[in-house]
Amino acid sequence: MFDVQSIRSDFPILSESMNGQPLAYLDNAATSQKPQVVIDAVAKYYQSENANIHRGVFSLSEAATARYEATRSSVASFISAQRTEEVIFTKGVTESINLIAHGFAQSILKAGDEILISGMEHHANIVPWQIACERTGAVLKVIPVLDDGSLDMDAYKNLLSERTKIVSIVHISNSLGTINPIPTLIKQAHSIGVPVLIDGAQSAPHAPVNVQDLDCDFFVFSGHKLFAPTGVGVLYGKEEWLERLPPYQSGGDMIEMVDFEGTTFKGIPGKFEAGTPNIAGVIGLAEAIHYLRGIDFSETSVYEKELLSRATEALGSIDGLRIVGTAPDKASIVSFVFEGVHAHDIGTFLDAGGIAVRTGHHCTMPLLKRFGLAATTRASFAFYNTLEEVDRLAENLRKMKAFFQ
Ligand code: C6P
Repeated sequence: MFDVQSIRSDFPILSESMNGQPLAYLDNAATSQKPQVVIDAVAKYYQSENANIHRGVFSLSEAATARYEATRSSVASFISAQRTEEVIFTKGVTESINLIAHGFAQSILKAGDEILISGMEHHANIVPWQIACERTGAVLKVIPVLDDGSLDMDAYKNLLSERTKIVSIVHISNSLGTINPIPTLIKQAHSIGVPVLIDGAQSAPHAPVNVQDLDCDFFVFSGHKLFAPTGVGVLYGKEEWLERLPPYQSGGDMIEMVDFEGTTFKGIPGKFEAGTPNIAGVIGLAEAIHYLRGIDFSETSVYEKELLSRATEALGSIDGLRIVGTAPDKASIVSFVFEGVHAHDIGTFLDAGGIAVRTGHHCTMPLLKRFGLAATTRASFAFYNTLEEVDRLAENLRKMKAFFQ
């Protein structure tokens, strides 16, 4: 039996209050909270283990290097990568996608080539490709989103062609919660030899990822949504693709030999990790993965589905409230609009009741425009949220309706 109270006791911030009310943290799609073990691991690193990696011969530095590299192996096994070298540490999803888009622009894309994304992408999976297109003359194509917030798969089939050089697509929409049919999307792209990048920012924290089963060419996620610190993330890439792409940033640690006449680079993963990385963040990520390995993801996904149905039912029954995004397959994210009340006013009202939600465009302006909206209010749940918190959200929204009428 899933014991949410026991899980909650691992996350110290969850017993804090906000504006005199117990904190109901419902902004997990923006960033998740950190268990004590992650906080302790980061503090311990700075208290007694801090040294730069890949540089020192002294024991402290060698120990830091060993932990950093051991995290690469934990991440590889967490996502079932075939090789540890296929895991690159970055700042997060944004940097991971920039790295790939930059590499494609530099060495693969030509005028007239096409990049296929969807209408529900986060700006981090739009803007880097727009810049790549500007640099190369490639063209950005967009798979439309249907009225319920799911992808138009017929349009996808028609948009895929021999001109497509990459499909770059979100696994779970951060704004609507839609879970995209990634295995089908990948199979169809691969049937004509097109590689696929999966933006796993919202999927990695909710379900186990097996990059070999998915057969994706790239998979990216951010540590801070996976109960780890901010400023650390992962780019998984199939070895053959990482070998093909040029370095993104350059400088210390990513080189083999530097001379004023020319420089040679390390192989993967080193050639993509220039400069001193976020060592403490990587150590925190290792601890978060270790923590997650102690949790049964199949239990948490059933529990999160329960949170989602309770929220859908409770919010859906409030007069004047409309849920945006009703695809049949959804993660625990509920976006909504309220007749006559601006999302920011809703967010402020809920804040006074101790409830943290996100309001605005959620960095998906084209998606909101597709629905004729400028902003929604979004509640996003993690496995440490409770049904009582969902009920409190609904109750506060009812109070708000009375207040604004
Ligand atoms: N979405 C949200 O509130 P970074 O900032 O690099 O860690 O992640 C960017 C990103 C990319 N793709 C998706 C699907 C995302 O959800 C995010 C981050 C947060 O929805 C902050 S905008």
